[in-house]
Amino acid sequence: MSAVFEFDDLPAEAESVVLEETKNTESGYSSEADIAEPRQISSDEKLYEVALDESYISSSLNFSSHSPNKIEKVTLDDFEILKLLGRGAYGKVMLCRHKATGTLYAMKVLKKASLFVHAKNVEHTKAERQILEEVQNPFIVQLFYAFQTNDRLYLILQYATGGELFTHMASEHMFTEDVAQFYLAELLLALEHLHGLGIVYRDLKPENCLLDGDGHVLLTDFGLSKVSLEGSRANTVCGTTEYMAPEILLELQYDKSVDFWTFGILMYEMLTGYTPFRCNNKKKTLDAILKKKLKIPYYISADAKDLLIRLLRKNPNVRLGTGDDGIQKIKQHRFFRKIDWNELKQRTVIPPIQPVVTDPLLAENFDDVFTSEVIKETPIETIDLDAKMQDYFLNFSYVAQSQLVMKAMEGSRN
Ligand code: ISQ
Repeated sequence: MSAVFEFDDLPAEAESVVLEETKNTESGYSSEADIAEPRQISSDEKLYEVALDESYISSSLNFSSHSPNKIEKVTLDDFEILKLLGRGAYGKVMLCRHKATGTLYAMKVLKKASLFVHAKNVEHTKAERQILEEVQNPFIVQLFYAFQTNDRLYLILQYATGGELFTHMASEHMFTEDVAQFYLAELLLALEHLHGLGIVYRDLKPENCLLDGDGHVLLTDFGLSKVSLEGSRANTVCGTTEYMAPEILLELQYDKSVDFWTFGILMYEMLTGYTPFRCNNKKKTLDAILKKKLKIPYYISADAKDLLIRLLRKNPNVRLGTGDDGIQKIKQHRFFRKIDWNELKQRTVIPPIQPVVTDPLLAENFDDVFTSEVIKETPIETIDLDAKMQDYFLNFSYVAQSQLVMKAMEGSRN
C-alpha cells in the first residue's frame, strides 16, 4: 500500500492575511509559517493516468473503433502554413489554412523526439490530445483534427484571433474589478466543465487564456491536465512556479482544488499586475508559496479581498471550491454578484475588451517577434524513431465529429 501525505484539517481562520498595501519584496512578508505539517495517511485510492499505449477516449467519440471506414484521413498536405503565432517549451503554434475550405486554424506542432527527452512529455501530449477531444465548451479551444508524421505530432485547433488575454492586460497594467470579474467568471465556467468531466486543469496561467475575435475567453493547453477518477488525487510536480499550488510543490496528492488556487493567483495578478508570491529567484518563490502570508494591497475591494483569501488558502481542504458543490460557492460569492451566469454561459454578455481584428490573416494580436518570422519549409527528419517509440503515438490521429458532418454535407451537396 502506498503512503501519501495530506494536510491536517486547519480551521479556515488559521490562515491569516495581512490586509495592507504591499511591495512585492521578500522583506514585506511575515516569516511565520502558516501551513500545517503534512500528516501521513494511507491510500488505496485510484488515479486514472492517461496510458501511453492506449487511447482513453469515450467510445462515442472514438470514430476509428466504431466506424473505421468513415474516418477522413487528414494530413499536413491539407494545410497551408501562414505564420508563426507562438513558440514554447512544447513546440510551435502556427496559423494555417485548410486548403479545401479556406478555414483558418491554429496548428500546434510537437517534435516526437523532443518529447522523449522527458518521459512526462509524452504523457502530457497524449493527455492534451485526449482531453481536447472530449471537451466541447464555448470557453475552451476546440480540437478539430490531430494527425502525425514520422517525426511530428499536429493538433489543429480553433484559432483564437484575439490573442492572449494577458497581452491585453499588459497594455493596461491591470484590470478593473468589473473587467476581471468577466474573465474570471468565463474561466470559472470552463473549469466547471472540466471538473464535471473529472479533468483537473492544473496549469491555469495568463499564457493559457486566449480570446476569440469577440473577446470571449478560450482556455488552451492541456499538456498538464490530468483525468482523475472521482475521489482520486494525483501527484506530480510540473507547471509554472508562481502559479503552483502548495500541495503540488510538496508532491502531495491533489485534486481539483489546485485549480482554485491557480484561479486565485490569476485573480490576484489581474487585479494588481503581479502574482502574490513572486520573488527574485525560484527557490524564494517556492518558499513564499509554502510559508508566507498572503498580502493584499489596500486598493482591492472588500469582496475581492474576501474571495482571494478564501481561494489562496494553503491548505486545500479548507480552500473555497473544495468539496462537491464547491464551484457553486465561488459562483455565489459577492465578488461575482453582478454576473448573470445563464447569460454568461450563452455568451450573450458583451466582453469588456473587443480585440482589434482587421484581418484574421494578419494575426495582429500576436507578438510580432513570432508573426514576423519567415516560415521555413519543415525539413524532413531523417532520423527514424524506432517502432517502439512510434507505438506511443498510436491512436493520436483524430477528426472531430463536426468536421465529419461538414464533409457529409459537402458530399450530399455535390
Ligand atoms: C489558438 N489560437 C491561437 C494561438 C494558440 C496557441 C495555443 C493553442 C491554441 C491557439
